[in-house]
Amino acid sequence: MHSIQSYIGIGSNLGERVDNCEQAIRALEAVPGISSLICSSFYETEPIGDPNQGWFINCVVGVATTLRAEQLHVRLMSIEHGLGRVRTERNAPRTIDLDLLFYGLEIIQNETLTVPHPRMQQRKFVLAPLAEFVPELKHPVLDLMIGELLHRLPASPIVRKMS
Ligand code: PH2
Ligand code: MG
Ligand code: MG
Repeated sequence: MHSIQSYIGIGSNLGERVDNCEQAIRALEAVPGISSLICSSFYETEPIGDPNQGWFINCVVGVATTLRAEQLHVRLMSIEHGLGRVRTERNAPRTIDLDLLFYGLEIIQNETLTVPHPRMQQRKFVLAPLAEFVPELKHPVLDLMIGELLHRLPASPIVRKMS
């Protein structure tokens, strides 16, 4: 069956952050219809939005999937739920956040899902790990490469690759 190369952003700033990300990656690997998972380096990142919350661990994974984007999105939400994510207010600290960044080069916009992720171009914590895989991938809406988007961003807020 035809599979689509898809990229997912992972973040945690509550509890055992590295462990939460690793558990999410293992859960993704176990999803039927997901294969060939690759994971970027982990990054420690200053929170964007609410400065009074803890720093994040962020990474990006690439997967080949035969799931439709909506099915993949439902899977991401159920992994979040399984890892104890409780949704309160927007941008509240979270044990785990799984965001669908790219689904191939498809442009999707409906009530539940916007792909490519609408704020990735503002987020070094997404673009830095994504650029490990696809610096020359052209964003289908913005018409710029991931590496170009990354280099347009200022040095702060801080995004620090972990050793
Ligand atoms: N996620 C947000 C808001 N702010 N900041 C960092 N550093 N990393 C994140 O994953 C993040 C954030 C909303 O999902
Ligand atoms: Mg997010
Ligand atoms: Mg999210």
